[in-house]
Amino acid sequence: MVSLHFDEIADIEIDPDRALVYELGWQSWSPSGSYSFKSTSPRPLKKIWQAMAYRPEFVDPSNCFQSDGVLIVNPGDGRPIVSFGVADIQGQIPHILATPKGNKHLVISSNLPIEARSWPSAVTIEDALSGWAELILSKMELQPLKAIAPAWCSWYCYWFNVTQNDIVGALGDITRAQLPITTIQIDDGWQEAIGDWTISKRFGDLKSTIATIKEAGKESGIWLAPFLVGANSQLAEKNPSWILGGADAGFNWNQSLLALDTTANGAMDYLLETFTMLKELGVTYFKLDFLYAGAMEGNRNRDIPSEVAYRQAMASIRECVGDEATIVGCGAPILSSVGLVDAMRISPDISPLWDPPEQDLSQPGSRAAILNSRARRALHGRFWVNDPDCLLLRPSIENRELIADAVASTNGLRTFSDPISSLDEWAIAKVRELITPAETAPAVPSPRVASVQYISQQVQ
Ligand code: 9PG
Repeated sequence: MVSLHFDEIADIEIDPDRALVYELGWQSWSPSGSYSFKSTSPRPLKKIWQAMAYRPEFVDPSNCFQSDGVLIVNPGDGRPIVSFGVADIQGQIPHILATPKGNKHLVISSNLPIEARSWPSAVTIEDALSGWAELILSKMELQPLKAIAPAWCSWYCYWFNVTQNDIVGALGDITRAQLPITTIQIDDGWQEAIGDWTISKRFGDLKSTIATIKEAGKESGIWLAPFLVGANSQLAEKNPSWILGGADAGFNWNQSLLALDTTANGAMDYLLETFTMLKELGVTYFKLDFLYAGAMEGNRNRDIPSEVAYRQAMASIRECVGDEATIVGCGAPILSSVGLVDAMRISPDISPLWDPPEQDLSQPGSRAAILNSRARRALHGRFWVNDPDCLLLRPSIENRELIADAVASTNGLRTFSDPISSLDEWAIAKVRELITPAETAPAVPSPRVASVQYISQQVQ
């Protein structure tokens, strides 16, 4: 395992009653938000959940705040908001800690170089985060963001058991009800196994499903987790040299999860064959999930930083599917994905239930999804189109009105995931109100702010 060393970057005075610390979680599902100096920020409750939402190699001290790539402090005493962030997101992403010292100080430390900037014209932390994001963008040459057409997603109604009949049925219902949906996105369940991206007999005929979607004048979307390998898959059995040594990618689907070493001979060729197969079937929208697995620490065949390996693999996938295809990142390392996805899940999963299991905010639950979507609002229209996850509107959903309001206020991707037959009048009206075609590229939500670089310390 990597040995980590945190260097002190700054010691700042704060007003303990009013100071706020902003944490940006490592990947889509990791909690993000602003917390008061006197509070504690969310921590993963279980080891298996930790592996999926946090970088397992980092210690998880509970006596401090922690963030990935950028941490922001509002001292609360009238002095400017300060960001402590990495200068370039194309390399390694630092883990940044803010540790309370006494009751009037925060000590900022990081395992990699970061720079501090003050934001005198920022009124809120979100303004400073916007400014920091602009700064990152000014150093990259990115394509303009695309408008993304609204989609219906199979996950939150058919779950793992989705079949060809379910998809064709939903397509018929959407067409008959004249709902403004452009893309039918088939989620987890069509594949043989996690890592074996061939079509399962249980699902049915993917080729004819996609052809039927096309005949109805709609686009096809598909889910896959390209960098994840189920311990029970054929891939794990037949290609052990493609497994990233020393990486524990968590547990789901009743099995341990391993990570694909995208730098191993043949591993990327296999993935690109999969993407070519899906592209040839007519898929134009890819929801790429559990992407964190591609950026985990481990013993790679090629000795490059994990984030760099991830960016290279994602760039190859983009090249394979083409610029016209839509890529939605999910479970993805946030900052390392800038420029590589069109839309990005910025929250844990929405759920029929309001509270996440055991109140762990990295786990599915609408409350957690809404909190994260708010905390990452500033990334929308800058790095990508924010995906606050699907609208769930059927009557059995807890607090469906709050979900609708939250999604409406995020300005981002509009998807929904109910069985059409379960929708009552209120829900149908909400779908018509909120699922509107995206005509133009996304608008940036908050004003631009100017920064002043007041400390610039290189550490290590
Ligand atoms: C399909 C789903 C949906 C969903 C994704 C992702 O075990 N876990 O902690 C865990 C977290 C998230 C998760 C699944 C499992 O959901 O976010 O939209 O596509 O995969 O399996």
